[in-house]
Amino acid sequence: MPTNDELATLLEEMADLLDAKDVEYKPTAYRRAAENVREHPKPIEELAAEGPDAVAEIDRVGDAIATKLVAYVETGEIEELETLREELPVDMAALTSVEGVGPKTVGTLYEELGVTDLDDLETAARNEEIRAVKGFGPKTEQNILDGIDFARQAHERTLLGKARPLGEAARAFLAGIDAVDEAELAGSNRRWKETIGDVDVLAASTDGEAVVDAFLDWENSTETIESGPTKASLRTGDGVRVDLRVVDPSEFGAALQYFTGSRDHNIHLRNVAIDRELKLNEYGCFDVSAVDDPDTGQRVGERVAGETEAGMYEALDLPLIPPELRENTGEIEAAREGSLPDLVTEDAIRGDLHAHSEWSDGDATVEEMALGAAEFGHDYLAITDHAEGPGVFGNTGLAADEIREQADAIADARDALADAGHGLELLHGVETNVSADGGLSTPDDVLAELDIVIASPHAALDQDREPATDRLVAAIEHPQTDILGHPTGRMINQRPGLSPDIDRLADAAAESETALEINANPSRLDLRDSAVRVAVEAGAVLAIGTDAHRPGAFAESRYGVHTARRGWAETDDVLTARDIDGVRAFLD
Ligand code: DGT
Ligand code: CA
Ligand code: CA
Ligand code: ZN
Repeated sequence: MPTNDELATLLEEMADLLDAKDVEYKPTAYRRAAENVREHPKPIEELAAEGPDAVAEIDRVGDAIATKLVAYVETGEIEELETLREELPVDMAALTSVEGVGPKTVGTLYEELGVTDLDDLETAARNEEIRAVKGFGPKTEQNILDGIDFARQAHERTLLGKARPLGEAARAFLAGIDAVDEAELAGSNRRWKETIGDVDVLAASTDGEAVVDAFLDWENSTETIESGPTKASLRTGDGVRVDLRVVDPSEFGAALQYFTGSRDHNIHLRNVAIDRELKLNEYGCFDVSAVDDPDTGQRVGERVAGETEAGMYEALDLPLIPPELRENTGEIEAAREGSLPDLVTEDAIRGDLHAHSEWSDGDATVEEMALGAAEFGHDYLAITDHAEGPGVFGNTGLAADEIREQADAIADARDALADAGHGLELLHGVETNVSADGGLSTPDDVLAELDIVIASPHAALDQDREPATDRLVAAIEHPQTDILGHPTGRMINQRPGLSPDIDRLADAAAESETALEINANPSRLDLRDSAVRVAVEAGAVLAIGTDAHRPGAFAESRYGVHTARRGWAETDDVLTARDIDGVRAFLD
């Protein structure tokens, strides 16, 4: 299963860590070996099956390194590497991406100052701690400071909301190439992770070179990073890397399974296979029970699956595990027991309970928003403009009298919708603010007149865990609150937001029948996937809302749905998957 490239990367990591620990000679040996491993024409994995001696035949790969490579192929781990990682728990890739910072510097700064990541590095430089370390001076310190911002940008992961459409465009482009039988997204994009390191696409074809050539001419490509007969990487105008792999149609399912990951899911699955005398890799699932049997003399296992992804799981007596669940957080066990959740789907969503209009900071009128929701296919929409309060952008929030005025505008929009023959149910709500102490910024009597109340934190987002939890629990327990909006207030890649005790929020929400929002805005995805899972286990209800500020944003609902799926949510867990009667019953 590990590719030559993966094995080479591991050796390079060993080299960096040994370098950081000031070990002599070995790092160079590991780097040279890595180079030859990467360039080796045959899969090292096949040599490993014959034992360390066969691997040691490779130029510059000695017995010690060969033994480690075999161990990795067999167990997914190299003991010495694991030990090194524990001794030096640093984000080596991020730190060494700062100009002038190499593995040795990383090692020294970890030993002397406990620097493990870019944030630590920046703090140490700002506090002028680095210049005090032997061998460093004010100039080096300033250079490091200068390099951090750029390194950080380069390390920033792309939002799913950008990477997903890009991946879908790449897939559609590939599917349109004559030589391509089938194309599919893989990697974190297919798993709908909130941020994406790079976009992975897979194409089934017997003519790799034709596909690679066409791919490199894709209109979105501004730079070819690398290319070969069956794979290529390019960069798009906005700096996102797209990796293509072309595989034989008979191996498409195996490759799709392999390249969808996650790595941890695949390692676990590979171990399940080993227990059954099967072997998984990107080419298929192989029965190796008779390999090494002196009677049969079999050297290579017979392939039992690989054409389809479902077949790969079936070969292990498992149902197909949805990509969103493949994070090795219990999904393989659940699949084995037949207890995989029946995940909520995009189609199950019936309406949206969080949207803004021109009345606060939205771009469109109430009627335009309502029409947009109807066209998107929703049965109902709640207009929930901002109430005035701290943290609401540019004083756009509504005061009590304005909220009452808006009720008339909503009534007019209902009439207009009915006249135009739209069956959409329009609810009138508000997104009010949860103050630092848990109070709401709109008077109770005003809230009581509305169909729906979202309470969201917009300010004081740097509170400590305990006061933040108390604050949010108070908002959940407020009798007028129907939904706790974007509970943490985080903005992905921009600000971390609150980090409340999600167990307590989930219990309070379940107890007081307040829904927790999964804000589907791709910059928020709040609650995040892991918190959704806690909420689901506590029996809390989830409301997927787009927080739309324009009609086109209703389509972002899918990011909320897939975040819900990554949190193991079923249809019953989701308020916005209920029909309008079900929603009204919940709101009352
Ligand atoms: P990302 O790009 O950081 O958001 O995360 P992924 O999951 O897309 O990771 P990526 O792009 O490095 O590789 C895509 C998938 O392919 C990954 O989830 C697992 C699989 N894969 C690729 N290369 C390797 C490898 O060398 N070893 C293992 N175990 N899995 C790999
Ligand atoms: Ca990727
Ligand atoms: Ca990749
Ligand atoms: Zn908000």
